[in-house]
Amino acid sequence: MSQNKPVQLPNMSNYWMPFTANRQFKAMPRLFKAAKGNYYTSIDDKKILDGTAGLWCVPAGHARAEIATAVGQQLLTLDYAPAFQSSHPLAFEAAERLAEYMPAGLDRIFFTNSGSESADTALKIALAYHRVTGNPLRNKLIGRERGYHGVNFGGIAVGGIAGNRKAFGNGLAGVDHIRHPLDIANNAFTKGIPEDGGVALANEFEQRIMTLHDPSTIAALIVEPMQGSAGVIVPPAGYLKRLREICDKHGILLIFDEVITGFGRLGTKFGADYFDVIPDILTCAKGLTNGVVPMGAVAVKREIYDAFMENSAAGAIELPHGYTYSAIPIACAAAIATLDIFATEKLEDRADGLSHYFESAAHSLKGLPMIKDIRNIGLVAGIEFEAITNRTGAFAFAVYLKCYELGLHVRYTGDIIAVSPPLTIEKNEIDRIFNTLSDAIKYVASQGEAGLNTNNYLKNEQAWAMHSHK
Ligand code: PXG
Repeated sequence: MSQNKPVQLPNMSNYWMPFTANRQFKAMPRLFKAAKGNYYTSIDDKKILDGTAGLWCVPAGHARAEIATAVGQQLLTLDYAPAFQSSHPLAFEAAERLAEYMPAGLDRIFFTNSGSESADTALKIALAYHRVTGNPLRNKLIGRERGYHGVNFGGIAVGGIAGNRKAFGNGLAGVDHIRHPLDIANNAFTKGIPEDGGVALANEFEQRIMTLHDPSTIAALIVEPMQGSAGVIVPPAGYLKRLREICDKHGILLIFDEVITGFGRLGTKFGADYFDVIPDILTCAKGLTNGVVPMGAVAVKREIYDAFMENSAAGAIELPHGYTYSAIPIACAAAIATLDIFATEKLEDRADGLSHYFESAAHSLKGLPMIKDIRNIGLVAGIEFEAITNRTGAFAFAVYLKCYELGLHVRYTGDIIAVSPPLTIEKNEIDRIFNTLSDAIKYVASQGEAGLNTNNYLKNEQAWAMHSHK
C-alpha cells in the first residue's frame, strides 16, 4: 500500500485554484498524476474510480489513444492558424461533423473555448439576432433559478446560483429568472422524470415573468435541459415542451445549455433529443473534445445564421465576436476524434442501456442516514442530504472526502453529491460507486460531529502537506 511511501509534493503556494477551498486543499491535497479508462491514479499510487467523468467532461474514458494521436499529429502539422479573417480546413470539418451530430436544424456552428464562453456567445447571438432582424427592443434575457451557465458576466447574470453571483457586482440589467423545477416535497425519490406539475410550472413563465416584462421585450430564455451543477434537477414531464410552445408563441429564442447534458450523458446525443424539444440555440463544451482540449460550441438554427448574412451590409463582419482560440486546430482534431469514438462505440446507446441498472443502484441508497432525496436520469444521479443548520455542504463534503479515501471520486455541491461516470463505465464499477458511497455515508453519519471535521479524513494527504510546508 501507499501509506508510507514518500510523496513528492509540488510547491502549492502560487496556484490559485478555481472553485476550490484553497486553504483546505493545500492542507490536504488531492492530486492525480495519471488517468486511464475509468480510473485516476493519485500522486501516492492509489487507483481512484472516476465517478464524475472528470468534471462531467470525459464521456469516452481517459487517455484515449485516438484523440491523443490526432492532437499530437495536428500540433506538428498546423499548430495555429489565425481565427479572424483566415482559418484552416479542419475548422470547417469539425463544424460539419458537429452539425451532423446536432439535433436537426441546428447546423450552423460557432466555436468557443469553454462552456462559459458558449453561454455568453449564445446570449450575444440572441441579442444581436433580434437587432439584425429589426427588433432591437427585444433585449431582456431570462434564465432560471439554480441555473448554471458558467462564470462569465452573461452566464452569472442569467444563472441562478446565488453564491456564484453575489460577490461580483450588479451583473447585467434586463435579466430575470423563472422558477426551478425541483419539488422535493412532492417528488422525493422519483426514478427518472417526475410525472406531475411540468406544464403548470412552465406556464408560470407566461403568467408571471411575462406579466412583469412585456413579452415583446424578451430576447431569449436559457435553460439547462437537466440542471447539473445545482444538484441534478430533472425537469418534470411536459415542462420543456411547454416552454418551447410559450417561446414560439411570443417570438422568444429558446437556448438549451447542454454543456453537461450533451454527448450522451442522458443516453441520447443531447438533452434536446431526450426530451424531443429542439431549441433555437444549443451550447455545448466538455465532452466535445472528451475534456482534453478546451473547446465549446454554439449551434444555431440555420435561419438565425441566415438572418445575419442577409441583413448585414456586404463585406461587413456580421457578428463582431470571437476568440483567438476559436476552432484552434488541436481542438478541432480532438473534437473530430471524439465524434469518431462516439460514432464507433455508440456511447449514447451504451449509456441508455446502462441507465436502468444505474438508476436501481443509485436508489438502493434510499433509507441510509441523512438521505433526503435521490434523483437520476441517464447516467447521472444526485443524492441530496438533510440540511444541517449553518453547516451547508458539511455532510456532503465529508462524504466526498471519505469516498476519496475509499478510492472513488464524486462531486459535491451544497448538500448534494453528484455522480456522473464516464459512459464507458462497467456494471461492476457502477456497483462499486454506490457501495462505496453507501459505506461513506454510513461512516460519516456514524461519527457525529467528528464525522463533519475534515481533519479526520485523508490523514496521509495531511502528512504530505505538512511535509511540503517545511
Ligand atoms: N453551462 C453549464 C450547464 C455547465 O454545467 C458551464 C456552462 C461552464 O462551462 P466551463 O467550461 O466554462 O466550466 C457548465 C460547467 C460540477 C461542475 O461538478 C459543473 C461545471 C463545471 C465544473 C464542475 O457541477 N459545469
